Amino acid sequence: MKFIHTADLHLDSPFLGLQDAPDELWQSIQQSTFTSFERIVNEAIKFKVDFVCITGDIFDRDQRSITAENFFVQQCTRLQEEKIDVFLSYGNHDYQSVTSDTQILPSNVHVFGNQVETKQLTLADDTTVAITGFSYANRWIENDQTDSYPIKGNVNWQIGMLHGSLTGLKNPHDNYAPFTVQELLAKNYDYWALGHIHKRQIVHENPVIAYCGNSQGRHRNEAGPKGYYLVTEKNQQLVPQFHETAPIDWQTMVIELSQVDSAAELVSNLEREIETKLDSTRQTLVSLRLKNSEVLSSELMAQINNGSILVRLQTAIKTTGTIMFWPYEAKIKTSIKQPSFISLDQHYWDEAAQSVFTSQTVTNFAEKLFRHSFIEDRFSQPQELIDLQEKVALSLQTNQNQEEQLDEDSTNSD
Ligand SMILES: [Mn+2]
Repeated sequence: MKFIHTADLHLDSPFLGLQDAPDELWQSIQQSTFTSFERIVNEAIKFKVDFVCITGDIFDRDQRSITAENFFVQQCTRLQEEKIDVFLSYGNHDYQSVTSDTQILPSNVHVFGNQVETKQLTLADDTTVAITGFSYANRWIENDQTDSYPIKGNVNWQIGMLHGSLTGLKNPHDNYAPFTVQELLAKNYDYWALGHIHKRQIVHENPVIAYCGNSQGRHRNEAGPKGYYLVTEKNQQLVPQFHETAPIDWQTMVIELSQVDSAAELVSNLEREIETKLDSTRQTLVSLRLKNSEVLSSELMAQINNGSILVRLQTAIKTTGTIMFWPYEAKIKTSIKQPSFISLDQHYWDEAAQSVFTSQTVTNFAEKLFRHSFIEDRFSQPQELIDLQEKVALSLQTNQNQEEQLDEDSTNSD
């Protein structure tokens, strides 16, 4: 037996803020979620898999685009022609109430309903397989769904499809059908095809419980190779093997600045540094973090801050022919690692920061904004919380310095 485990395709992700990339690159970026899935389908056909499992977030938004839907139907039809079945569940991004009459998908596509259900199939060699899963009816599912998953039945293989968050991960998303490894193991299944967490990871081996990750990174926190798992039978076990399909990569580069005399020199230094540090064979979107900026003149600092250095760098890169990397942001990396407060007790800051900068506070605070899933995704990233904390600390310090300045001014005055 052989199947594909994929999830989180996020078809038609908008890639906001990258529209300024040269046309050809922008086309590849915009098409990247589609390209990656098309390659998965190509490989499903090439490897003659028995079926494909897609565990949620096929579409980036609940209001899916016509383009994305047409594309998905077309790709599933290619699989139908090869007699490959597709088992899919919708996730928190493409949640919907699943009724048989609203489906426009070809007949080889089996969609899980909003309640946990099991679908059975018998392969050509009489192997019996049961697949259990459910689709999100709403964006949030606060309750653990594993109680509704039955214990393995009288079949050769049973696979669980679950779009949700493993309780106790560093970045808990407790609104997304939380579960524990123990709960899954108790079902006695042969493989758990998880979705929702975009970072690929094997959570448990033998039996395997795994997140395949998303099929194309959508921002700098989703860097590195992305693709799908090809799962095959080995010594009575189902074993996943990662295959890469994503055409676009992301990389954050920290660059140590050295003294320069002109913007032109700075730009050519940066270009050379990027080439040296580039760590991918795919077209790569680069975020620059510039360290040691004190060596620059205030004029050059200002040109970094107002974006004109970035534009000059992009212009230089545009002339190089095939574009393998594209810097889309260049920020001065603040040298303040820990905020140091002058009269505000560090201890109270640490204590307050710990309770304030949590994903839960951000979620509560930004509830309305989080209707836009890209905002939610962004602020669910641990790095974003750290950045946010740093920004607040800086802003507090600036305010405090100003207040102290005012105090001094008032004491100096008569
Ligand atoms: Mn997702």
